[in-house]
Amino acid sequence: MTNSEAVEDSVSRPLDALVVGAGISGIYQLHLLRQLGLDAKGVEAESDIGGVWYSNRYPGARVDSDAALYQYSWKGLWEGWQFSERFPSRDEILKYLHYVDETFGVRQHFRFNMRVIRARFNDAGCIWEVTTDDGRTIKTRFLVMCLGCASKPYQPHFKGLERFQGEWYHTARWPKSGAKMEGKRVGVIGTGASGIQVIQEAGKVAKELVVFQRTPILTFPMRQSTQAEASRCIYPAIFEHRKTTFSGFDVDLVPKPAVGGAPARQVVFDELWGRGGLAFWLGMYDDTIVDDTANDYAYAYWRDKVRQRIHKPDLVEKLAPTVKAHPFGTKRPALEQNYYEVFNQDNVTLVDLNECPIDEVTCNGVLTKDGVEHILDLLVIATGFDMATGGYNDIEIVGQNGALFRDKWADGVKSYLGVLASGFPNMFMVFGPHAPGALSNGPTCAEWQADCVVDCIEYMMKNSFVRIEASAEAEQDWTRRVHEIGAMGLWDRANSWYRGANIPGKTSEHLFWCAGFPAYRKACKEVVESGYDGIMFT
Ligand code: N01
Repeated sequence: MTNSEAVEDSVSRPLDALVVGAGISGIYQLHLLRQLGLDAKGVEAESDIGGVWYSNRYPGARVDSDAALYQYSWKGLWEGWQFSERFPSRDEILKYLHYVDETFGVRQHFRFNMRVIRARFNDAGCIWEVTTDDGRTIKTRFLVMCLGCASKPYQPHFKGLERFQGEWYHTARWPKSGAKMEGKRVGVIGTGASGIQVIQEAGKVAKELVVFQRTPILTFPMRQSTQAEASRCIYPAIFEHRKTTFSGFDVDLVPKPAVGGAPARQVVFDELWGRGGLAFWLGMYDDTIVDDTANDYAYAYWRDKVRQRIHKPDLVEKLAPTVKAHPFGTKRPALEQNYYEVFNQDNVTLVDLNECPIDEVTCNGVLTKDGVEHILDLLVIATGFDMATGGYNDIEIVGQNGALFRDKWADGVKSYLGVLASGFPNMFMVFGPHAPGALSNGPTCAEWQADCVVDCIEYMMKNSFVRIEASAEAEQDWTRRVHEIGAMGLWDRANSWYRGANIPGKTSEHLFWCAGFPAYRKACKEVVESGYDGIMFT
C-alpha cells in the first residue's frame, strides 16, 4: 500500500487503530500495534515523521538527553545506529527516525499533511469517526493520541507585530527554507530552552543581538562531545536502567537529604556539575525539590558557577540573581554550551522585561516602555507552548452522549493514569498529561505507555472485549493523586508550563505526574495485576 493510500480504505472499513501524530511516541506506538497484527494506520499534520523534531527547525535545536538514552530500545535497531554527538542535533535526530523507518517501515503507514480536526465516538457502533482537515472521515475502533506535549506553540499577543517590516518567526514555526541571521540585527523574546539555543547561534553570526528576558533560565553545561558514545554492547543495560530512575534518564537522585550533609555535598555537587548534561538536576539530593534549604544549596552552587562567566557587571544579577527567581528545578532547566559568553560580546544587549516591558512592535523593531526602539531585521519569538493539553483542546473530541473533551478538561485535566479518560471509550493517550511525560526522558515514558496500550488491547482481544473505559471513580482518584503529589514539592512557587501557568487563563494545576517514573510504572503494573482495576471492559 502506498503512503497516500494509507488510510483511504478506512472510510468504508474501520481500522483497528488510528494513531494521531508521527513523533517519537506515535512512531513507536504504530509499529507496536502493527506487530500485534492490527490494521493500524497513522495520521500526521506535518509533511513528515519527527513530531517536535520536525517542526522545531530553528538554529541550534538539539536534544538535552544523552544520545544513548534518546532512542528506542527495540532490538534490531540500536545495534545499527550511532549518533555522532553526545547531545544530537535536531537534524541528526530526524536522520535517526528515518533510519528507524528504513529498518521497520513505519512511515508508509502514516498519512501526512492531514490534521485531525474532530473525533466523534459513535456509541452504537463502538467506533471513532475521525474527521481530517481535507474533509475525510476515518473510522477506527481504537483512537491512540500521540500528540506529544509541545504540539501547540504559544505566541503571546504583541501589539503591532503585523506592522513589523522585518522577518519574525516563532521557534516552532521556523521556515523550512531557513532564516538567515548572519549580519542581521536579531531580537529574541523568551529565554527558555528554545530561546537560549537560538541565542547561542545568533551570538556567533548576528550583527547585533537583543535578548528580551522575563525570567533568567537555569542552565547546566552541556559538555558536548563528538567522541563515540557509550559502547553499544551496554545499551540493553542502559535501556533497562533508565526504566528504574526517577526521571527515566541514566542518573538518579541521591537517596538522602542535602540538608545536614555539608562536606559531602560539595563533592557531590562538583561531581554532578562535572558530568554535564542534566545530571546536576536529575541526580540531585532527593530533598531538593521539597525542602527550601536543600533547594537553596543547589541554587547557590549553580549561581556561583555561572556568575564566574558573566563579565558585564550589570548582567550578573540579571542572568544569575542572588535570590532565586523561583525554586531550583521548578521550571524546566536547559543545557548550554556558551550561553553566558554570548552576553559578554559587545554586540549583545539584554533587556530585562521586568524593568522595561515591551510596549509594542513597530515597523522597525521592538519599542520598550523606556522609549527605546530596538531596531531589528529578524524577531525570534521563543515563547514556548501550550503544553500537554493544547494539542488535545485543538481537536473537537466528542465522547459518549455528545460530551466534549475540551469541556471535560476546561477546569483541569482529568484522566486515569494519563492514558484513559472516563466518557471517552477506546481512546488512549500516550505522552500526554498526568504521566511522567515532559518530566521524564521522552523515549522512556513513550515506550512504557505505548507498551501498556498494546498490552491492554491484546488483553481485550484475548477476552473478546470491544470497549474499554476508565471509571469516573478511578479517574477522580488518579487526578487527586497527581495533585497531591505535586503539592508536596516546591513547584507551586513557579509560573511554569509544568503547571500550565505560562498560558493566560489556563487552569493552574499539576499537569504531570511528579512522583517519578518507577512510581508511575508501579501504579500501571498494579492496575494490570489487579485485573485492570478502575477500567471497565465490555
Ligand atoms: O518554552 P518555555 P521553550 N513576553 O516556555 C518567555 C522543551 N525543549 O520553547 O519564564 C516575554 O520554556 C518565558 O518567560 P517566563 C523543553 O522541555 C527542549 O523555550 O514565563 N517573554 C520564557 O523565557 C522546554 O522546557 C529542548 O517569564 C515571554 C520563554 O518565553 C520546553 O520545550 C529545546 C512571554 C518560554 O520558555 C519549552 O521550551 C527546546 C511574554 N509575553 C525546547 N511569554 C531540548 O531538548 C513567555 N515568555 C534542548
